[in-house]
Amino acid sequence: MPIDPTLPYDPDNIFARILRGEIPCRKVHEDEFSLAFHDIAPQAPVHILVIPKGAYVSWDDFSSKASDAEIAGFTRAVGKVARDAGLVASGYRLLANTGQHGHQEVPHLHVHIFGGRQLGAMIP
Ligand code: IU
Repeated sequence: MPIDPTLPYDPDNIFARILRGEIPCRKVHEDEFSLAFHDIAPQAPVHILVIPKGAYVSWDDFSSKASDAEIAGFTRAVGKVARDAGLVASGYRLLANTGQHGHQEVPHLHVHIFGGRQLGAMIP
């Protein structure tokens, strides 16, 4: 079920619990602002999620409320994770589902990194 974007941040959402170490993940990167881990149900040979450590529901929330340092750090982390996964030469896709029409299911901002095979054209 897509999230209701009008609800306040839920500190017990699954990614908040991963950030607190209450639930394990297959971590690929961590820094001051970001955590990256393999998606539990991969849709491509490489399917990694990058999440900010701050309590942001969605891209809208993050882009309007996060500090410049958090935004810069997170953006750099997404690029680094893709580079470290060996995706730059062949290419990859970033996706941040936001709110109901974006079919966002987990109410903590996450950027999907898909790669490792030829992806289809974007079909909304
Ligand atoms: P969405 O953008 O909110 O629709 O995607 C949520 C993603 O989180 C989806 O790809 C799930 O497979 C993934 N995920 C996960 O990696 N670990 C979990 O415990 C849960 C969801 I719940």
